[in-house]
Amino acid sequence: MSQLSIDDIRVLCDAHSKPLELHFQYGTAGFRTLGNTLDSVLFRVGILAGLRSKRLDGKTIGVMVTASHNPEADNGVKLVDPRGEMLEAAWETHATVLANASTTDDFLHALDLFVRNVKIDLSKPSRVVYARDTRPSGVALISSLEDGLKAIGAEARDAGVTTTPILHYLVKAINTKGTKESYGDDSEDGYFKKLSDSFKKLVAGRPKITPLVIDCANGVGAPIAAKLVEYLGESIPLILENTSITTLGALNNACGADFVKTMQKLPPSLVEVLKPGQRACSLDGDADRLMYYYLDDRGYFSMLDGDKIAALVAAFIVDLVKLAGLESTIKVGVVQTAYANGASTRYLAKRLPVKCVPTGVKHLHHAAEHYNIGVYFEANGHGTVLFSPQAQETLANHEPSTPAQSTALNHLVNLTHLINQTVGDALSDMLLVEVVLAHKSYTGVEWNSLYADLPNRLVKVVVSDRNAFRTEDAERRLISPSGLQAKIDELVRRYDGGRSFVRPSGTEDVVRVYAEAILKTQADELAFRVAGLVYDEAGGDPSRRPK
Ligand code: G16
Repeated sequence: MSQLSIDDIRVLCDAHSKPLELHFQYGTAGFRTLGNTLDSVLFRVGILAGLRSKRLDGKTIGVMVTASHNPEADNGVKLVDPRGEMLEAAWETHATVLANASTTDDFLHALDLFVRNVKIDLSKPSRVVYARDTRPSGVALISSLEDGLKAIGAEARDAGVTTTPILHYLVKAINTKGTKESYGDDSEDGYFKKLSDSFKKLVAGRPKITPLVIDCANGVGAPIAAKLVEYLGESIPLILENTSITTLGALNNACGADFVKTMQKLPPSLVEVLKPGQRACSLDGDADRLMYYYLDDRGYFSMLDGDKIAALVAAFIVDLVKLAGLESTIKVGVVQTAYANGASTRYLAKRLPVKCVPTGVKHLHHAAEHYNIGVYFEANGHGTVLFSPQAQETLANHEPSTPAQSTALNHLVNLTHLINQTVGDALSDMLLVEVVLAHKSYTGVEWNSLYADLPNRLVKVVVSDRNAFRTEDAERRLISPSGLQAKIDELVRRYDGGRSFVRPSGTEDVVRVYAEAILKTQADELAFRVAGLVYDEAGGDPSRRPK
């Protein structure tokens, strides 16, 4: 596709004018706000994606249209770099600048400046692959994106309605095709085959897996999990729930990973479905987060979040590395954020190096790349495991000296295929968890007893300007508004085992407050008292003060 003339671009640009009163920001996970305000952003992101590809010599860039865990009315867009990772940080700023140019003239001027500053050779080819989740606003937004891609002359590939992790997989598979780093066939079929083949090898010879219930959040995870079921055959019985992708208002509503994590309870729709002792898991709206849970014999709900997944998976991998005789060559480490439960950090830190970074996949992913095998999970269930090129080479060339070493080595190699290393992937992570449970002969109860979570509470506070809240020390301390951190410290000191922090969300227009303490009532009280401080500081309406 060739690039249009500047006049044609101008006409397209006029058709996607920016709402003057709105400011857009490329945040934790791209642009994210009400879906019906994003037309101009999608058009401009189409152009930006094309330019990013040109800048990288025609490598394929990914564009995902989703607002993931947010309510159905929200939507968003994020760019995926050629290895399947998040967009380079410097370009996030460029994206914000371009999205906020007020008029067509301003935008074309900003674009021209940007192309010259970043030294983009416009004669280079540009290739973009894009997809969307099931949100109703996605159809129109994709058409705005396509106009942007047309304007810049990008060779565009529509990956349709699919999960965020599959889009990341496709980007990496396309860019490594025909090379010795080939990541797999660049199709959904290639993805499903890669996951299901390695899963079947990893659970071969293990006792039959008991049925697992999947809450698909009424999102794109539903059709994708249904396809996965066909590839997995009898290796694991999966029961799909919350699969109503065409029911308006159903997406992420009283279901899904974010609901389970924040409410710390079973989605109401599963109350009649889940039997005592049975495992279940919830995906989020674009299937990049995973929460596990079960009902114990007395029917009490127990949650196994991203921290519990990290503990389970990291310990399993450390054991396999030892069994394979690679302990001195391959170092395993874990990356968490401030939201990690204090008990999980203590459990993990006794066994292997643990690093804390700010929220956002890009921070976790980059930190995990510093280990030979880096396990990263956010408490909200977003995470994956990265095997460095050096670790993969070691696994490929290591000569095992005993049958036990050979088995462990094979398991590690199969894990590199099972795990979607480009980004957190709920379905790949779910299969990973099932592999570990099958190998350890664990039910949810044994898994849960690796350590006992400290009671905790997460609260959202609506403030007039969340940007007034700035943090340091991996978001564990506030540097502004000035004086607020000292008040929080003073409050925290009064609670046994108390810990609390405050940070602005990058995906919702709120400030988040996290608190934990030895007793549940104390964690709740601490969270609400800190939320009250935040609210008072932000000068909010007393009638909406958190209680
Ligand atoms: C996104 C990011 C996650 C982050 C979450 C919440 O998840 O990918 O890294 O933890 O937003 O971020 P915040 O607290 O800044 O709103 P998702 O699943 O919504 O794409």
